[in-house]
Amino acid sequence: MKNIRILFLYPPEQSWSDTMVKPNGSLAYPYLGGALRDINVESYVYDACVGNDDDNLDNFFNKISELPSGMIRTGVSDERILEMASNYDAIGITSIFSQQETQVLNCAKIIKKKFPNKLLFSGGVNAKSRSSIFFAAGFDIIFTSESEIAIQQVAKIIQKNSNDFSKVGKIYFKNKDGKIIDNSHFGEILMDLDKLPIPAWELLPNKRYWKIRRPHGGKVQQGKELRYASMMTSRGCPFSCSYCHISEEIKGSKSGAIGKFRFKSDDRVIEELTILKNKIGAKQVFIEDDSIFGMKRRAIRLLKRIVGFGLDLMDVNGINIIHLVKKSNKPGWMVPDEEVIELLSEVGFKEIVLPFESANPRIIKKWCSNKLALDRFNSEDLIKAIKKYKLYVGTNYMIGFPDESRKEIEATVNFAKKMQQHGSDHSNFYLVMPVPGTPIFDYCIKNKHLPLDYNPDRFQWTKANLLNTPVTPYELEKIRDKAWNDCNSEKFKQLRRSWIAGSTSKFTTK
Ligand code: B12
Ligand code: SF4
Repeated sequence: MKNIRILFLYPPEQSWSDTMVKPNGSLAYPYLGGALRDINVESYVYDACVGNDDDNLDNFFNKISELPSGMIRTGVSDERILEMASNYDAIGITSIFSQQETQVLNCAKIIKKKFPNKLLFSGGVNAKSRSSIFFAAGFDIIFTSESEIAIQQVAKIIQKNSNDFSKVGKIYFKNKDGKIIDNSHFGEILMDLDKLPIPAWELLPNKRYWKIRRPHGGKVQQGKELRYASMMTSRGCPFSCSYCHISEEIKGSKSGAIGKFRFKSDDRVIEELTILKNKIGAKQVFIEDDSIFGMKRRAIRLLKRIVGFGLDLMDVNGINIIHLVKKSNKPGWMVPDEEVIELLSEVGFKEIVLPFESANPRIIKKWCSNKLALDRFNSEDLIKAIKKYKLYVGTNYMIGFPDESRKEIEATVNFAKKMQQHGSDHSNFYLVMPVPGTPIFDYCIKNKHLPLDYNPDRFQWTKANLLNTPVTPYELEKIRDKAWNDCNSEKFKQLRRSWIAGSTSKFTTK
């Protein structure tokens, strides 16, 4: 059996000059590295956006280098990427972000050209949805789902010096004749999340991430030590929003039933938090669950166990408004759930982000899983209840759905202004950005809101890309920019501007 070494590469980041750049650092590699560790296969994570101890961050992180698309590239040179790749038998490149696709493809092309015999593989929702483009760029295997099991199977085949992947499920692969074989119809998905490997967080360049101080979200307090890490206590979600990558992942799909809500046991979560605290040295933990309150009673029980654990928990991702309210005596009417809000503050939350999405019940119903429209609760009361526990409140809105009228967009912007008056500390406005792998993307292609040759470099929530919309793309961008300017304080705007690509404010967040 051959001794093999696998490199997991996060490509350089690309971003528009008015947006902030954050290193990827997502959980795929800790999980995959953990899976390989469990079968004694060595792996290494190299984040080309921030480099490793052999790279001087000052030489590239804040140095603007413009790409042909007009975007800014942040990361080490191509030569450095090739130098890293030279030491490994196989190289994996994650592609969960469609807007980073060009960088992934570029890495694949340069690596394959220089090292045609090294195995190149990718995974993540974007890779799965755009597999033909990925194969054309030089990839040999595309993983189509959660891959902790499949990566072990592939590693064992490489150890045998073979390239016959015909028995590995949940992948597409190029066979020896160059034909693409689709094995997505078989292969195991873990329903019991306690069977997942313990993530190998130590593979990430944590110290670099902490120095750069650009976590998933939240108010980064000046002077306060930031030692953050991410974890997931569950996977999947009970909802199925049109813009979400898991909403159509059911039994029989290319990925299998990964949309189904699954969770780790309380003991397993405590075990992972203990590792993060004692071994990784984390002080803040971002819970990246798609829906931590997917089973509300379980989440409350779990969070109660974590109170006093010595870590600040944060979540910018998986809390829906419906989880922060509860039924009242008035049929159909919801009121703030103070037990949950108080618990979140006790467990270390400093901030809650309210994803209002839209002020229009029609939009919530058609595009956002009909989660909770504004006619069923008082949003002012909710903000007040959160503020009572001295929590910072962010609010998120989406505008520019394919059929959204000007009046509806205005209603959302006016609602955001009202929420600001009621105490919302910041408001973010996202232009609808249909990405491959989501139902709204398929809808937009079918209904000619997106051209067949759409450009993923344009995928950006500040950019309007849809065609044939009631409000023109140009106007939409203007409305978004103005809403953001009108609904945020100067202090917040300054903070966000200090994070943009090429910002001269080195590694600080003023
Ligand atoms: C955390 C997170 C972020 C963080 C990541 C940093 C961090 N600190 O973790 C940050 C803040 C950077 C971020 C930003 C954005 N995000 Co985000 N994010 C996530 C989130 C919630 C979790 C990612 C994660 O850790 N997943 C857990 C791992 C285990 O799952 P996984 O990545 O799918 O990996 C598994 C498989 O896919 C596969 N796999 C994945 N990669 C690879 C690679 C190889 C080699 C192999 C073999 C297998 C493999 O195996 C893995 C293990 O099972 C996901 C949603 C989600 N549930 O994944 C959204 C998600 C990735 N984000 C999304 C979006 C849209 C964004 C933003 C555009 C949001 C915004 N408006 O700004 C930006 C884009 C950033 C950019 N650089 O371009 C979308 C992407 C959709 C798309 N097609 O592009 C997702 C899918 C959410 C959604 N439901 O729509 N995000
Ligand atoms: S609530 Fe969030 S995770 Fe769940 S389907 Fe909607 S977007 Fe996806």
